[in-house]
Amino acid sequence: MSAKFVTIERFILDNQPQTAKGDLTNLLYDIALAAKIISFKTNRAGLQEILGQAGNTNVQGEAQQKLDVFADRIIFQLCDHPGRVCVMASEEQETVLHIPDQYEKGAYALVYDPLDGSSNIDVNVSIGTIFGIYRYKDWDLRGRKEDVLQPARDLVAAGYVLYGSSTMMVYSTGQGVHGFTLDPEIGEFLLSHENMRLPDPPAYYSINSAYYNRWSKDVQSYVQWLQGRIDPPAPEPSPTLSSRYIGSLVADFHRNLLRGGIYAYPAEIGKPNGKIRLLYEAGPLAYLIDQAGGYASTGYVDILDITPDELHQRVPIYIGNRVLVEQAEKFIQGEIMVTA
Ligand code: P6P
Repeated sequence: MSAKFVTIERFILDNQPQTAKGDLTNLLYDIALAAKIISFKTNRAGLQEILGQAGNTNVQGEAQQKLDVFADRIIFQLCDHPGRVCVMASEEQETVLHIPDQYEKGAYALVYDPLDGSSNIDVNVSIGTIFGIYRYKDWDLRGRKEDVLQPARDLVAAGYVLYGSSTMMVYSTGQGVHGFTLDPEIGEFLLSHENMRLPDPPAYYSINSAYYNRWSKDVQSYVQWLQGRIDPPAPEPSPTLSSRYIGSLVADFHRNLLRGGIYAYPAEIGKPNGKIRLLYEAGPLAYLIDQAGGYASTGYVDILDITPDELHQRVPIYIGNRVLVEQAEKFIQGEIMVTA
């Protein structure tokens, strides 16, 4: 029996609401095309001297890698003229990106991290693109910051592209999470993971344990629970997890989505909001994990319910199997006290 040969274009079309005009469908196509182009460049980075830093820094003050700059430009250039979006916001850009006046505006606002984990480019570790799509807030006004400063619960679609041993595009439009693997011979994303659900019991926890001394006592106790080092008085028995942390959020998130687990980037003493960006990383991934049966929290609130105050706002993040995330909340909110 030959495997079902379903391209991402076919799947998106077959699953778009009957009422849809096709703009969201076409915008997802545009993102898939950008992913193919970025994948091609990423896979040849070592050969084309595109490695190394672009010689400048982004709004985060991080050294921009040439592939960062390339990915950022490709996504904008593919989406700025077809009339599907009214405004964009990139993790690499300080302000929102307006649609040039000569082009029709569209009904969607696109937010994206063009190449997350880019510090891994030069060491050939998987990196990724993360995106989220909102509907405009006010049609009478040409795309504004307000169109992207929306809670992730109001996303109409979100997804990521993982440039790894193979290139995968994983997305949801609110009807489950679906994964497509790029066949480089035909240049098509083919359906490979339909209706992805978080497995239970989970297999991994992902956190940078080198920062242990930067965390609060509650977070330290939670991590000890994850490591099976303390049982009582936690209401849940310590899980039997293995540690996996690759320093690339999309790669860690994808592995945990397939095997079950939690990724955490906690608040640190002096950095109460941690490192992960709400708009471009935490929000879209919170939308996806919710669709896959999981949960994402800051330790206090559901990340889906946070309305961003500004474009580059950061949040602490605990994302994965609900039981693991809720246990983090219990430790952090003092419901579980561990005697010294
Ligand atoms: P650290 C990459 O810069 C990133 O935003 C995520 O992809 C990754 O999980 C995290 O930062 C790594 O940060 O501080 O552990 O090196």
